[in-house]
Amino acid sequence: MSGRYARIIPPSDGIQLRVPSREYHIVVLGAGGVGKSCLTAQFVQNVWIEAYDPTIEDSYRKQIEVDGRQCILEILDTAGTEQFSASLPLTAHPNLLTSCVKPAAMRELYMKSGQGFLLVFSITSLSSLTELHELRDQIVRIKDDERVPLVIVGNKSDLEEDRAVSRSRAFAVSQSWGNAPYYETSARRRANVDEAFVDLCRQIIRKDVATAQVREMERGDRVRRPHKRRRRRRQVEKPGGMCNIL
Ligand SMILES: Nc1nc2c(ncn2[C@@H]2O[C@H](COP(=O)(O)OP(=O)(O)O)[C@@H](O)[C@H]2O)c(=O)[nH]1
Ligand SMILES: [Mg+2]
Repeated sequence: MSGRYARIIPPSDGIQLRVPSREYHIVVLGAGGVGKSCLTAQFVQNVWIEAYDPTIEDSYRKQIEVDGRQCILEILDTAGTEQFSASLPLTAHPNLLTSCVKPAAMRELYMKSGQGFLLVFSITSLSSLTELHELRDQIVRIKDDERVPLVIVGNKSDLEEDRAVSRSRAFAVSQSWGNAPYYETSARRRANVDEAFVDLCRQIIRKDVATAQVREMERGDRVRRPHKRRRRRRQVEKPGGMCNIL
């Protein structure tokens, strides 16, 4: 998070308030081919791209307003390594070597810095939903937080005839993850794409506000405590005070 960006809000009384925009880090995770890049491209650039290079891992920035608050989103569209089998020659793609050897440490790093996670599977692939369990476990462990902001996304909802994951099955996962919101999206039709990202952003904001309140209370506590100590010290300095009353 940073307060680098600011906007001017002209309030009704004519005074201008500088309200810092917040920067939030979102990570898009899921098995290869589920539509992470297509969803990200639709959300950030409003474009449908039929074929994405599966090895591409890139981050994008987008400014949005959520509940009157300006947010700058830094979105990391991750590339899975699972689509590369060991039998593939390492010369098959220029990025292949780096993708294959990309250590788990790299994943840990972006899980650590991410504040919200879009866990994407395809409704046409049950295994892509199963794979999310490991990712979610890892996020919870690394963030040491069961309530980490996340959204479960069942993509390719336009392929209803190929559905392999029922809604009830996805809802059961959502319930077992503390009622994490579940969205069915279609990157192809741009259905529910904004809704999923905005929900995640809202969760991050709520967490951000709650953390700031706790910090404020702790600071208040620290400010109050020294006064008590000073008063007690003064009593010690005037030992005769109490005797006078008696
Ligand atoms: N029908 C349909 N195909 C999609 C959708 N989203 C992605 N795809 C296709 O799925 C393939 C993989 O998409 P991509 O975004 O590259 O997947 P990633 O590996 O998770 O980033 C591509 O051929 C896309 O055209 C969708 O919502 N509906
Ligand atoms: Mg991709």
